[in-house]
Order: sequence, then C-alpha cells, then structure tokens
Amino acid sequence: MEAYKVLGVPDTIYYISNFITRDEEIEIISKVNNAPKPKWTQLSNRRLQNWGGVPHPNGMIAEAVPQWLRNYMDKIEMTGLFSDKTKLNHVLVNEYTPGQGIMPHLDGPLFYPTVTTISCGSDTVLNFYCSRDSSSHIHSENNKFENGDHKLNKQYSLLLERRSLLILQDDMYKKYLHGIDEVDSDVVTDSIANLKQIDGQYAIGQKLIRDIRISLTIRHVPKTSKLKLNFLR
Ligand SMILES: O=C(O)CCC(=O)C(=O)O
Repeated sequence: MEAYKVLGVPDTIYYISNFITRDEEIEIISKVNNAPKPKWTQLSNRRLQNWGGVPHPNGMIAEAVPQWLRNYMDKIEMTGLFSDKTKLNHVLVNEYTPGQGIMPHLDGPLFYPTVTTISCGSDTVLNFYCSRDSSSHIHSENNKFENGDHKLNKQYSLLLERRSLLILQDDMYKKYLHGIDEVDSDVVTDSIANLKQIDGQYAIGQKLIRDIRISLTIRHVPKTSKLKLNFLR
C-alpha cells in the first residue's frame, strides 16, 4: 500500500486510481439505480442508501449485504488494512447530482477509524478542514449534522476520480473534517495533494464539469447485533 500513500498530507490517505474497471462502475451505478425505492433516504441536499444495516449510536442491527456489493468489499479487504475482527460490514451509498455536496464533517466514533470510498460516475474534489471544535461536526446516525463552530479552514484537497478508491485513517479520519462543495464544476489546482497519483491527464486550471456521482463509503461498524425475532420462539 505504500505506493498509494498520498504524500504532503498528515497520516494517512491512500488513493488508488482505477480501483474498479469501467464494467464494474457500470454495474455499481445500475444496481444502485435499480434498488427498490424505499431503500433511498432523501436528504435536503442528496439521496443515500444504507446496506448492511443502519448505524446507530447503540449499535447496528446487521443485515446481509448483497453479493454484488460484497465482491467490492472483498476487493478492498485485499489491501490488508482490515483484520477478521474489522471486516467491512456496512456501505453508505451517496448520490450527488451536479451542484450537490456534503458539509464538512467527521465520521465519528460509530465506525472503526478507517473509511474507504469508491467513486462512480463523476470526478469530484474532496476538501479537508481543521476545526477549532471538531466534536460539533460529527455525523449523527442519520446523516444530519450538528453544527456548532463554523470556523473551518480548508487545509487540503484531493481529486477523486471516478473508479478510484480512497482510504482515510489516523488523523485524516479523526481530526480533519471532510466535505464536498455544492458546485457544478471543480477546478484542478496545484494544491490538489494527490495530483501525482491520478491516472487521468489533467491540466492545472482545467475545469471538471460534474456529472451524477455515486459514492460507496464502505466501513466496519464494530457494534452490531442480529435482530432477534421473538415471535418465532
Ligand atoms: O461521497 C463522498 O466521497 C464522501 C461521503 C462522506 O463523506 C460520508 O458519507 O460520510
């Protein structure tokens, strides 16, 4: 994994271009779009799907993850960053239409402190921020935000290409908030920390028009239980 480590940022970011193939990207987009309607949760600024259960501060009632998604989780586990005890068991699907984004936030203590994201359908820029009071930006269980201190300083940016895998750990998970601006396009600048690692040919100053982006945020939720079906006893 050392080859994929992003340099010039605090520990630890790994970035892998073309982690999935074009056919796999098409498969993910079509499976997400064909999920039953009730699987979607509509937020004010984007839609999402939970697979594997819905994380809650008290734990997560584990649900089986469909095999098509399990295949991608297995592929991520081949990085060697997860043990038997921290096997990936949850996928959050986010859909962003152009102009949509996600407010700067921390993923918080509900998850094992490693987050992995597969991007499909569009490139986007992910920004990292320092906050004087990070605790006020932790995701609550249904992806609403508790906003306190708005004094955020943008520190780092990454270009997430479609079909890439991003892995955040350590301070980049625990201390730095991450967010995506609500804009229709992103501009490639030399302050993008992973410029050397991206596969595509991009010029400084190039404008990247956003398309619909589907991201899979794949994690390990430590506190899980199986639903007890009392009426069967
Ligand atoms: O879509 C992304 O790349 C980021 C998603 C994210 O930050 C989250 O779901 O917590």
